[in-house]
Parts: sequence; C-alpha cells; structure tokens
Amino acid sequence: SFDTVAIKNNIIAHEKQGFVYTYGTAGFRSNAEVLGSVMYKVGILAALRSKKLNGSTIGVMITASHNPEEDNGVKLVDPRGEMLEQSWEVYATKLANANDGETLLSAIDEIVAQYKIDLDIPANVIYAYDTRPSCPHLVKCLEQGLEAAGAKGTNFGLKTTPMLHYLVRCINTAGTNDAYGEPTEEGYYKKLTAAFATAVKGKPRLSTLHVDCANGVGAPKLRELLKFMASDILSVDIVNEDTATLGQLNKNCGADYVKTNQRAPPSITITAGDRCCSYDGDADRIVFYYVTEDGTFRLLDGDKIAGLAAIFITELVQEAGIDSIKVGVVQTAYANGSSTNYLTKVLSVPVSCVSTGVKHLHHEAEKYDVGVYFEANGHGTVLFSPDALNTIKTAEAKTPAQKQAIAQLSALTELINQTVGDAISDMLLVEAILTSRQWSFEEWDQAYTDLPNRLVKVVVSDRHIFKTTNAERQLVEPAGLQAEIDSLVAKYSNGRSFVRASGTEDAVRVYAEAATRAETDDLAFKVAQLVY
Ligand code: 16G
Ligand code: ZN
Repeated sequence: SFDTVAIKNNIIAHEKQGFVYTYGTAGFRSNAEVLGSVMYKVGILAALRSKKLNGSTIGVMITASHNPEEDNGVKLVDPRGEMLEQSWEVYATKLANANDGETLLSAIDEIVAQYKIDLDIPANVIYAYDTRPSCPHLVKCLEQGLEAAGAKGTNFGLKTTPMLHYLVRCINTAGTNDAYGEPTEEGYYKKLTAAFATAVKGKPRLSTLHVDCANGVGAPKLRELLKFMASDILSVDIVNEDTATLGQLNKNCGADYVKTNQRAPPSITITAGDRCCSYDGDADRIVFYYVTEDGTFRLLDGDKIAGLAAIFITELVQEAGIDSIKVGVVQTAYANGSSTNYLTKVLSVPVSCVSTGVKHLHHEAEKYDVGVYFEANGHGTVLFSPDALNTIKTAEAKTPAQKQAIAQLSALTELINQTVGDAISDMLLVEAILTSRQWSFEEWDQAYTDLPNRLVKVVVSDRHIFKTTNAERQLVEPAGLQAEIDSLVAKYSNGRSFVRASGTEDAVRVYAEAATRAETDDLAFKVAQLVY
C-alpha cells in the first residue's frame, strides 16, 4: 500500500545542494551523480500516474540517449506507449526538487488533490535501462521509490527505449481488440521480422547494410533480432558494438555524431557503394549515409526518411485502391527547406510544422490518417489512425496487384513501431521500401537536394529571454530581434534562419540555410552575432 511514513523516511537526499531539477523534453537528464534522489521520486510519481489511470501499467526508462556516458536520465511512458502527459511534467519537477520528507509529502498531496487520485488503487510499473554504468545504482533508487509507494514494479532489464514503449503498450492492450503484440522482447523481434518478411516478399536482398550502434544497447538487441530474421532477406553488419569497455558509448560514433559533424564515424571505413546507418545510444534515432564516387559524404537524415516513407505509402494506398487514406507529414523548423518543398510541391502531401520534441510531433501526426513524423535528427515514426488500420484490414482486392499492395501496407503497420521513433523498426522500414523498389541510396537521395545548412550553439547569459512563436520559427522576445533577423535573411537567396532556446542545454541554437555553403555560413554567423 501507499505508505506515507515509508515515503517520508526512505527519501534519498539530493546529491548536490542547490541543483535544480527539471522534467524537460527528454524527462530528467543530467550527470548521473545527481540522479539517485530523482529516481526515488520517479518511482512514486509512476505509482501515482498508474493509480490515476486505474492501475494501467506505466513505463520508466533509464537512459540519456546520445549524451555522454557519465550522464543519465529518466522518463515516464504512458499506457499507450506515449510520452508522459504534459500536464504532469510540472509535478514531476516539483517532486524531484523536494528535499525533505514533509515537502515531498505535500507535493504528493497536491498531485493527489489535483487529479483526484484514489490511493487504494493498485499501481503497476515496468522499467528498463540502457548500457550506462550508472544504471544499476539508479535502478535500486527507483525500486526504493516504487516500494515505498506500494507499486508492483517489474524489471524488464536492458532494453532500447522504443522496446520499453512497445512493452508498455502490449501489456495495456493485452486481450483487447487493440492488442499490440506479445509483451516480451522475443514478441517484439517476432513481430518485426515477420512483418519485414512479408513486406519484401519476392524481392532480391539488397547489399549489406553497415549499422553503427554507437556502442550502445542497440548492438546486442539488433544482434538478437537478427536471429529471428532469415539471412536471405536482409544482410546486416554491426559496427561499434562495444558495450563492455568504459567510455565508448556515443564516443565519436552514433546518429548524433554523424548528423552534427556531417561525416561518418572515424571507426568506419566507407567507400562508394557502401550503405551505412547509425543509431543513437538508446536506439530511438537513426540516420543513413553513403559516399559518392568522388568521395563526397551524403547524409540521409530524418527528412529524407520522411520523404521516402511518404512517397511509398502514398503510392501503396493508390495501388491498393484505398486512396481515401490520406498521408500527412509532420516536421519541425529544423527540416531542410528542400524537404518541405519536395513534400508540398512534388508529392503534394500536407505538411505541418510543430515545436521541437517528440511529443509535439507525435500528437500532430495523430491528426492524419497516416501521419509520418520525423525530426531532421532521425527521430520519428509513422502513425496509422484506427480508421486507416480498419480500412487496410478490411480492404478487398480486385486484382493481384491490389492484393500485394494491401498485404504490404498491412505489413508496414506491423513493422512500424506506433509508439515512438525506433531505430531498429525505422531501419527495417527503410530497408523494406528500398528492397521493394530495388533502390540504391543514390536513388533514394535523388528526390531532392538538401540546402546547405548550419546549426550554431550560442552560450548566452540567460537563454530564457528568447521566446518564440509559430512553431519556434519566429522570436517574439527580445523585442525587435526578429525584425533584425528578417532583414538579414532577406539578403540571401533561399535564406532561412531561426533562433530558439535549447530545451536540453543551457544555450541558444541558431539555424540557418541558404543557396550556397558560403552564404549559409555567413548568415548563421551574422545571426549568431545578433543573439550574442
Ligand atoms: C530532446 C528531444 C528531441 C529533440 C531534442 C532537441 C524527445 C524524446 N527528445 O532530445 O526530440 O530533438 O530534445 O534538443 O522529445 P534541444 O532543445 O537542445 O535543441
Ligand atoms: Zn535517443
């Protein structure tokens, strides 16, 4: 039961005086040393959230994604595998900052009153973690909180972030019409590999895909998945899979490294014709890349994945004779202008732009029959609405071609992780499309050419004074700054630039793109000077 005396007495003291915790875009995230106290509170919060939702299972994932190995973090997963409902974030922050039993209890009382929580309802929580050395200690702290709150906690061990999201959804939908899958790691592998086999049926296998796993949890999990995959339909070579040596996680490798540096990890020798991709440290992001004959590095990022998925699904619903299903794409301001142009002008699909952060994209994507959402950094997925799923399931084929298109669409709905962006699932989606089309990376890349772009981080004395509107594309404060940016931008062909405060770092980010590399760099530099 919910034991207020235990909750008060077992509290873990803040590790560092004066440190302020914030539940932000990616949950709590910081150096791992200050997180034990937070884990205790997260255990209690997860229990309260489960009670509020009548005992539905809530997920807790311990990871710091692409951040350095000495960092860690934690986030909550809601019953359908989505991010924690936003209104709870402030309470998460309050609990984390309470540093004595009384303050903690009154913060809890506030949540209980606000959401009218019945504390007698049993709570169910599952949790998992990545390969970071700090995880075992943080798990113990979390368990201490779950125990004090009387929650039934189940440790799912080492998992990728998207696997934990998958498991939460499976558990909560088990036995319903809406059952999502078998709530085990093996169930996840079986679902994905079976769907992939259907999606590529009858097509020759492509050349080997080299997968940089950032020396993180994606490596052992991808290796495990491959045991369920017939080797004549997919050939994968895993690189950067050292999860045993300290200090290797995300070091000079992984999706964030590749996207930020616009180059392959030094640990990979890549020559023309090679097909490569990189995951991040918890395997919820992926980017692809190759080099041209003349040795130029080419990145196929989240925007390129969204374009590929959008064209493929749009054509499939036409072939299947069910083009009442409408495909839409959700992007952020970081999407390359060429990609937005391609989607709206060439593919004629509706595109919405939302603020940075997965929860914003996910919710917007739910508004479409088929909502494709990707951040340029490689986080994203495709959501099928219940109506679209039903249309696909009940579609009747009149020709063999229609039959095949329906089977492929149906396979995609199983292949794509509907809860959150998933590097393994996205990788299989891209491979399924390319195999189906028998396309090389060059052919995929031909859809459009990215405008040169530059992202600059500017450390300022107070980033909170930068307030944006219009999906972060314009500043409203400091007053007058946007007008200055606009008049600069007007001087460059195809120029675009925006400024926003980072949600994960104490800095401001400046993005710029323009027709040429030189103009882009110049624009980024000048806007950064305005901000500084
Ligand atoms: C977080 C977000 C990611 C976003 C990034 C932006 C989630 C799960 N993660 O990592 O989607 O791209 O923040 O970081 O929402 P920034 O605010 O520092 O630019
Ligand atoms: Zn991640």
